[in-house]
Amino acid sequence: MVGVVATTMTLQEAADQLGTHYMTVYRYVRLGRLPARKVAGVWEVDAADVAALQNGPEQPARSRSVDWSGRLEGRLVAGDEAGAWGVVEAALASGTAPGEIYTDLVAPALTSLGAKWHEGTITVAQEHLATSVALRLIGRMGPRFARRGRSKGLVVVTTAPGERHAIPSLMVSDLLRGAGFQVIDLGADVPEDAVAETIAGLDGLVAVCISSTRLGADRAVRRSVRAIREAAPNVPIFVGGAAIADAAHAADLGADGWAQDGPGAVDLVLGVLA
Ligand code: B12
Repeated sequence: MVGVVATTMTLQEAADQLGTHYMTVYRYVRLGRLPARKVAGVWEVDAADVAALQNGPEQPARSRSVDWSGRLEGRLVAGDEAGAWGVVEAALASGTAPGEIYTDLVAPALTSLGAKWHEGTITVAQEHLATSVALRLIGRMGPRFARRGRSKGLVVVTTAPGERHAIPSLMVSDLLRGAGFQVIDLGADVPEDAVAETIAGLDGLVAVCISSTRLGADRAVRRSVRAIREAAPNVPIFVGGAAIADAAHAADLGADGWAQDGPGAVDLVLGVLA
């Protein structure tokens, strides 16, 4: 009798093979480290991809022991793009997934720099310099989130008028691309009429994500939500970012959902397809 080798696995089967917890494998999926798709509402991965993860040179435990975000922060504040990219490359080489570069390196480094700017231990110029290097790194990371094959659908990522923080929306956009969506990222400080006009003409729009970082921008976010709703009444609108406290806050702004972080934004949009 010829044995049949399974070519696909559930996340639990993958976790058993990798000798790790289900949630660890789920995290690999969310961050693009393990390609996966949902079939009848259940995650499915290719056995070959699980084997590649298992046999690859990278061991997650090794990368976790290094303070990558601290190293990156040092290079960002020094305005050292080559050095900062070197940190990113070293983290990638030791098994950090592209999505984790954003969530575990760039975002914490920027948060820490923001706190130092607030305390007055770094200057405004240093914070701007660090941000400009971070933007360059994100530009270099972009192609790593490209996915071949049919798109899962189109997502518009935007910010409300007056919002100058563009990095969170860039990161969310790349994470969505990594999950197989086509993304139009309108960037910072988008007039609500402009986003409404963009959305009105789109086919296959799955969701709109609004990123809000600056506290005190509720009125502007609410206006954007209203304009988007009028332009595309049946399309879910998700809000997130540091200025949105929780799901209740998001609901108060008129949105259909909220998540704490970029991988959570991906889950929200995937949930629309389920
Ligand atoms: C870089 C930066 C700037 C740059 C932005 C440049 C650019 N091109 O983006 C500049 C210099 C322009 C700037 C300006 C200002 N900034 Co500023 N800035 C920052 C800094 C250092 C980093 C921001 C960032 O990119 N973070 C990294 C992102 C990736 O992290 P994140 O927010 O956690 O994003 C994740 C989630 O939120 C989630 N997410 C994001 N969007 C969405 C959307 C959806 C739908 C979902 C589900 C999830 C989701 O996914 C992301 C990835 O996991 C922060 C410090 C900090 N704590 O973040 C201060 C910070 C945000 N800034 C702050 C302030 C005060 C300002 C200014 C008011 C300063 C001033 N006096 O002029 C102005 C405001 C300008 C404006 N009108 O918006 C404060 C905000 C405080 C507050 N209570 O509002 C912070 C926190 C600094 C501090 N510690 O005080 N800033």
